[in-house]
Amino acid sequence: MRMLVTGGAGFIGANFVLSTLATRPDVEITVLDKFTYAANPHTLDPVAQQIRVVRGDIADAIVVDPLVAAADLVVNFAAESHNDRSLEDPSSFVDTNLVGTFTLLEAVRRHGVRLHHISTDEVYGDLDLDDPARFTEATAYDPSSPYSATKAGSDLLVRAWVRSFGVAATISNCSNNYGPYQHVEKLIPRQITNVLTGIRPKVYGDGHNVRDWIHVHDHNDAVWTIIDRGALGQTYLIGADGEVDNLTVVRDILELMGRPADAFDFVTDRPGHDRRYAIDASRLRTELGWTPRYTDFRSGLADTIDWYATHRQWWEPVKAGVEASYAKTQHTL
Ligand code: NAD
Ligand code: TDX
Repeated sequence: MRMLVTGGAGFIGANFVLSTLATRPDVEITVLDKFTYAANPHTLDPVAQQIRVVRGDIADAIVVDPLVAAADLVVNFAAESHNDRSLEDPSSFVDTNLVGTFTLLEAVRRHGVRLHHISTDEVYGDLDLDDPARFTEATAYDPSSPYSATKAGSDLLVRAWVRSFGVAATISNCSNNYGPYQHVEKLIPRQITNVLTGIRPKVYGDGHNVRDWIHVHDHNDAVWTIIDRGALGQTYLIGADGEVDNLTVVRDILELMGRPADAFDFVTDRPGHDRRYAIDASRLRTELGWTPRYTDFRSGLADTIDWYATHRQWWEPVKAGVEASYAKTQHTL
C-alpha cells in the first residue's frame, strides 16, 4: 500500500509513521509536511532512508495533486493544532485546516483515492464538570476556539465531499493525546520540561478543567483499526476513558518527578477555555473491536517523563522561545 501521510513530521503523525514502519513492512510512506514551528526536523531522521519526505503545504494544489495521484490512501494529520496560538493569530488555522483540507479533498476526488481525516473532540464544544454526558458521534458540533472551529469546518467539508461527490473518506475525532515527540507548548510536555529546567509548572485559571487523555500509541492504533475495518463515510470517536483534571495532571507530574505537589503557579486563564471533554468510544469498541492498551495514565505519564528527561536535545532548542512567548500574556495569579 502506498500511503501519503500529511503532517507526518508533527507529534501524532510522526508517531504514526514510526509505528507503521515498525509493524507494517508492506506500507510505502510519503510524508508531506510544511515543517512549521510545530515540526521537529530531526524526529524522522532515523527513518529517513525508509520513507520519502516532501516539504510542502497541503493548501498548495500543485504540490498535493501528484502526491495524491501516486497514493492508495491519504491520512491527514496536517493541521495548526494549538488553541493558544489560534487565539493570538487565527489566520494560519483557516489556511491549513480549512483551505488545506479542501485542497486534499479536491485531489482525492480527482484521483479516486481514499482519505482518512484526523480530527478532534473539540469540535463538540465542552461539557459541564457535573454533566454525566459524554460526546458521541451524534453530538451536535459546537466549537469554541478558532482552532476547534476550523477543525469542525474541515470535518464538515469531508462529510460534504462524501455525500456530494462520493469521496471514499473516514473521519476520526480523538481526545487529548500525550506521549513522546509532543511539542513543549502543550500541557504535559510543557510542565515536564518546566520541571526539568527549573521553572514552576503553570496551571491556567482554577485548574479544574478536565481533558480525556489517551496515549498517542492508542490513538494511532485506533486510526489503523479504522483504516483496516472502518465503514467508508463513517465518523469514529477515539478515546480511552481517561478523564483527568489539569490540577491532577500537574500534581502527578510533580510527584513523579520528586517535587512537592504544590510547587506550581496558577496563571492567567485561556480566553473561552473549554471546561471538560469526554469521549464515548462505544462505536469504535463494539463495531470495530478496538481496545486501548495504555489504560494506566500515571504509568503512561511516568514513561513520558522519562522520554523527555532522556531526549533533551529534541526539545531544548525551542523551550526558551515557547516560555518567552507565553510570558507575554500569562501572569501568575
Ligand atoms: P502538531 O502541531 O504536533 O503537528 C502538525 C504537523 O502538521 C506539523 O508537522 C506541521 O509542520 C504540519 N503542518 C502544519 N500546517 C501544514 C500545512 N499547511 N501543510 C503541511 N503540513 C502542515 O499536531 P498534532 O498534535 O500531531 O496533531 C495532528 C492532528 O491530530 C491534527 O489534525 C489535530 O487537530 C489532531 N488532534 C490532535 C490531538 C492532540 O491532543 N494533539 C487530539 C485530537 C486530534
Ligand atoms: O501551560 C498550560 N497550562 C494549562 O493549564 C497549558 C499549555 C495548558 N493548560 C490547560 C489548558 C487545557 O485545559 O491544559 C489543558 C490542555 O491544554 P493543551 O495541551 O493546550 O490542549 P487542548 O487545548 O486541550 O487541545 C489539545 O487536545 C485536543 C490539542 O492541542 C489539540 O490539538 C487537540 O485537538
